[in-house]
Amino acid sequence: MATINKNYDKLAAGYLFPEIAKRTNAFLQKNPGTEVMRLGIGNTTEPLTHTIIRGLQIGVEKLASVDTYSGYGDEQGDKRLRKALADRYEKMGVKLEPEEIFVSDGAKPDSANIQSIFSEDSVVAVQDPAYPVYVDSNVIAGRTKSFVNGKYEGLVYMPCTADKGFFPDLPSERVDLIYLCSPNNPTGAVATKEQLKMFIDYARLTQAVIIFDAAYSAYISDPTLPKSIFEVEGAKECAIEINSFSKDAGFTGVRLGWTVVPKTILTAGEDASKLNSLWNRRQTTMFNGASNIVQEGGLASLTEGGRRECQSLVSYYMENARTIKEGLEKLGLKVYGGTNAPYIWMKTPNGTKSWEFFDKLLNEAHVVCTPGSGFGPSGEGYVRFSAFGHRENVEKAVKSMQDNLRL
Ligand code: PL4
Repeated sequence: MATINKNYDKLAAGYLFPEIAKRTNAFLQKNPGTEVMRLGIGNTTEPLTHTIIRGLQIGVEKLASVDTYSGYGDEQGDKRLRKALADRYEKMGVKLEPEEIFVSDGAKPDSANIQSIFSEDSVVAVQDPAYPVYVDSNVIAGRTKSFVNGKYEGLVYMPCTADKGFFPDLPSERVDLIYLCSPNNPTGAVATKEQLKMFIDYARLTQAVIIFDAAYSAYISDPTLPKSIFEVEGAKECAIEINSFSKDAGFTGVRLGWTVVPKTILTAGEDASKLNSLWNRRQTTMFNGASNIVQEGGLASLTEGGRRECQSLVSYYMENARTIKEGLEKLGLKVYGGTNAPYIWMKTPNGTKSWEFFDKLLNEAHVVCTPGSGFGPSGEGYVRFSAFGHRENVEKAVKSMQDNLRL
């Protein structure tokens, strides 16, 4: 008799983003014909650049001829793409072997699956608030107990509060896995080298591993801020980094990402290359490689021309971030993030709960945001605005909030 994975029953609610879509659709059903401006989900809207389109076309054309056709590829990713990614790191002063880079179909699957190479009894620490995938994947894997008073028992929450610049203190108890995300989703805070060094030193001392999600690294324009955790000394002994082509190349629907698992990470009683070989084993067993067409597109995005074009996409979304941030500030609202990051994190006025403000904003201004409480208990009393959108839509949303929101 088959029995289900009961850990799924522990999950507190539906996955955050479909829940937002559900509530928005319910509003539209009640108010047919209303124009809703979506600043909720971080979903790209602008077309792929010329160089990337050409790369994708090359990928398609190769499949049209027997001489250039390819079937299954290397599960770890096209060697040319891994080499191009290693070169990109080298420009940041980070030396990586292509064998330490694993190409995938995105940062979400990698950030959900990476926990599977660690022992079931690992104690997991997450920033609070955090991208929900880190928590939910560990709940499903059975590393937590029940959800009580807004928290999963057995999970270590590291509060990220305004007074500390939304960066956590070190955990006060022993932990084995630490999820960090910078530029941060949802707060828009960017970790400094000193802040990362504090966690790296802790991880090296305790043989913990940091899982560093750098999906928004392209949004950092301040040269003093690290785009990769490996820019900080000691990280290659204790950190795994996950990244994506979604947010700078616009591959949210195309799907391509990568994970770096250095061969130098120290884990209890194992060779330094063990985690690298485990992730290789996991991916070769459970993943059949990213699409060959898409990898050609990714490769094109890493050329000099491709990088320049992606940078202008990033600048476009960052101009949206400025518009949203300034628009909210003009309303007298307290906002954070939005520089070096495509998210604006806003304190709700008068102590309004996150979901209550979500409803108020939708009903009064017809604007969709993401409730902060969906990212963890410390997100309560905040909402997140995404800068990913058409300029016209963003400007309309800001104007509507200024004209219609009753504060
Ligand atoms: C909605 C910190 C967005 N359905 O596209 P990927 O898989 O390479 O990257 C996903 C991802 C990874 N890491 C972080 C992210 O914020 C995201 C994307 N997050 C958001 O609004 O928070 C899209 C969410 C999508 C999802 O569930 O990821």
